[in-house]
Amino acid sequence: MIRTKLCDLLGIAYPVMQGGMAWVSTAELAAAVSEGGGLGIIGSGQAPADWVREQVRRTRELTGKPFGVNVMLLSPFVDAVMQVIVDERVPVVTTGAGNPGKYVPALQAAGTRVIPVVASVALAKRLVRGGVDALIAEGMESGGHVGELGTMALVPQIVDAVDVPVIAAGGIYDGRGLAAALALGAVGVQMGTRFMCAAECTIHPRVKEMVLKARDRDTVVTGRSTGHPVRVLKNKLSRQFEDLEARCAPAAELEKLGTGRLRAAMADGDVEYGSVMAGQVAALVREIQPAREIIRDVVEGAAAVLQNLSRWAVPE
Ligand code: TUI
Repeated sequence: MIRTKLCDLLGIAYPVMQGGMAWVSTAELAAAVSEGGGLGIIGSGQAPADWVREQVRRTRELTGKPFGVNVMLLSPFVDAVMQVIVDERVPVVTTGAGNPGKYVPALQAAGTRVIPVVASVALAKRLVRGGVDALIAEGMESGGHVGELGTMALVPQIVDAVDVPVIAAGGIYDGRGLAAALALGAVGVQMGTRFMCAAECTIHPRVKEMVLKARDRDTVVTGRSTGHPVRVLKNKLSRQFEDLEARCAPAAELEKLGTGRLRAAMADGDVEYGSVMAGQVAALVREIQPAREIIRDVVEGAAAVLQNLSRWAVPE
């Protein structure tokens, strides 16, 4: 088995977090991951504060174990959502797509562990000066909003730059990924795409089917010209996006094309004209499994890899 500092920091059995995914990781998935010994995370996306409160309470009905809420910092409701997290004393908050610095003191005063996602060394250093508990270093292999660096290059740079625990994310699927993350100096992993195909994940079955069928080059990053690049599975919408960007269409037109598309995919199953955000490991996901089994596979797989690797260290 594998236990790291992350297990003690969060009160969990295994160093595996489930990435917060808007319209994907609701109370059902988050609770199943936490029940399986990892850290389940409710993805709040652009949802209003009342929805987040309801999800937090529902998660507590389903599990007595620690869980988290992910706050997307571009959401118009971010202030109210942060207040719900404080009021409800949510154990862990992760953030994405921006700098959560100003919320850190209030969250920590409520006993919430604050773990921002970063994609650069500069933001990592700034947040650590602000007192965050840990950082998730997310490479551009991941789905959804992405930075510029790959996980392999980003994680050791963040590890060297800060003195808080670092969790690796982006491109992680199984025990090989967890072992690699530990080798890079991380204390655990966050995975999103594989958990989209957890049995307990409530997204539309057509989205799961699309992930299961995905091949190595089936994701693409669109929206670079808008300053908000997003990795999605290729479909009719991503091609429309690419066409508009190639023609240097105004940002407003691109924004209009993207509005409501994540919900259309994840909730309504529109896999042609919806935004099917998923990471590069989609190609590795081949079956629907309960969250508990996914976590066990990752942790047992990593233990086996780590044992095996020692054979390369031969005496001189
Ligand atoms: O946030 C994510 N993944 C997401 S958010 C999302 S919703 C969305 N929809 C449309 C446009 C944009 C977002 C879907 N997937 N992952 C964490 C993450 N954060 N990845 C990269 C970053 C990041 C990028 C720049 C974090 C901070 C940052 O710096 C901004 C600054 O202020 O320095």
